[in-house]
Order: sequence, then C-alpha cells, then structure tokens
Amino acid sequence: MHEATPIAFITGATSGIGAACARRFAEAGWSLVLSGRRQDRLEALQAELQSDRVAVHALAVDLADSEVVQAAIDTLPEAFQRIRVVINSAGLALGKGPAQQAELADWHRMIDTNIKGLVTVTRLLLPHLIATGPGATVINLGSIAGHTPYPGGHVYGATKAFVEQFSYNLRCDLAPHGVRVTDLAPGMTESEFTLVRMKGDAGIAEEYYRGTRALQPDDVARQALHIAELPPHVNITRLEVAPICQQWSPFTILRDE
Ligand code: 8X3
Repeated sequence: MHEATPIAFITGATSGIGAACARRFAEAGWSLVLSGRRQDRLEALQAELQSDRVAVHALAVDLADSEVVQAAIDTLPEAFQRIRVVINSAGLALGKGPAQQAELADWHRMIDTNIKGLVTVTRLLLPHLIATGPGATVINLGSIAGHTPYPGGHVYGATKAFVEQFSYNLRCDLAPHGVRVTDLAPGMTESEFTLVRMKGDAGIAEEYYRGTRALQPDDVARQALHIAELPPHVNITRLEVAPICQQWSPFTILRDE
C-alpha cells in the first residue's frame, strides 16, 4: 500500500450502508479496515475489493465485546494504523411494536451495539485519528429516528439521539486537532435493516418497502465519501438524508370517544 493511500475503518461492513461504504471508498482508491460479525461475508467482501490499489484488512469482531475490539485495534498491522476516516455504521433496530410489548433483551442489544459498540470503536481509534490530523473524520451513522419520534421508535430512536449528541460533543474536543465529526442521519433505506428489525419476517420487510423508492445503501455511502473528501477545514456537522417518498406526519391527536 502506498504511504499516501488514505485508510477508512468501517464497522458493520458486512451489509447495508457499511458494505456500500466499503465499495464506494474502495472505488475511490481508499484502503480499508472492515469490521463485522460474520466472517464469511467479511472474507467475501475482502476478496471482492482487494486489488493492487486497495489493501483490505478484515476484523471479524462483535462490537458488544469491548475486550475483543480492543485487542483487534491494538494489533492492527502497522500499514493500517494511519486511519483517516472511521465510519461507525454498525447498528440495528429490533422490534417496532409499542414499548410496553418490547423485549428488554432487544433494548439492551440496541444499546450495546448502537451506543456501547460505537463509543468503544471511536474511543480506541481517537489516537490514530489525532495522529493523522487535519482531514481525519469520524462519520457516525445516526438516523432521522434520532430527531423524529414515531410509534415503536422507543430505544432505537433514543440510541440515534445519543449518536447525534455524542458526535457534537466529540467534535468540540477534536476540532483543535483538525479531526472532523459528522452525524450522518439517513431515513428509510432499503437493506437488511428492516428484516433484522422484524426478526427475519420477510413478508413484513417486503411490505414496508412496497411501492416506495427508498434510499439505497449506496445513496448514503456517496454522502459518506463526499463528507470524507471535503477540504480539511470543512466539517459537515449533521447530514440528514431521506428518500422523497418519506415525509413527516402531522401531530396525532388522541380524542376521548
Ligand atoms: C432508519 C430510519 O425511518 O426506518 O434509521 O426509522 S427509519
């Protein structure tokens, strides 16, 4: 790998927006550190993207296990240590029923991945980003659900509100080092996201996207690449992106019968 080749560290790289970012950044000539839970998918993506131009290091880790994540980052090969961009894409929603019917274990899992996993990776990579200096960027995948409440959004939306505020606070501390932070907040994106949220019920997932033209993961990946390749003095603080088919709703007014 050429000394000047920029490196992107992408979590949740085995599907959806994470995988699309891996492909977009590879196409733009970036080398990659890809993390994900599913080793087979990770290896397939590595084989697909590795080339004379693009070096790929794969980390099969579960972000909920911070010791394993720490060990993986501590032992990053020398050639992959000068990280320019971190894309915290790993995250999930589980369930869309009302809070009072939700599984507590699902809430804990969303908090473990969307919050604990994200802060773990970010904290461990800060020394690398600071060493890279101006132009280094943390891109955290938030969501419109972090701003807009909706029925069944409960803990998922709250984790994304955390991501937004964490991104802003992080930016305050990192700005003196020239490190930028962005909350990249997509709306409805057609990916495994809904299948996972609906616990594998393909019928519900299909119905959700029926007749829509939702964002595709690559639509979001393009935004990530744009954010990363802006001149170093430009920090997009928050970028919300939604498909034209997804609109806000009027307030729901509950009335006595
Ligand atoms: C996902 C966006 O609209 O499905 O982060 O809640 S939405």
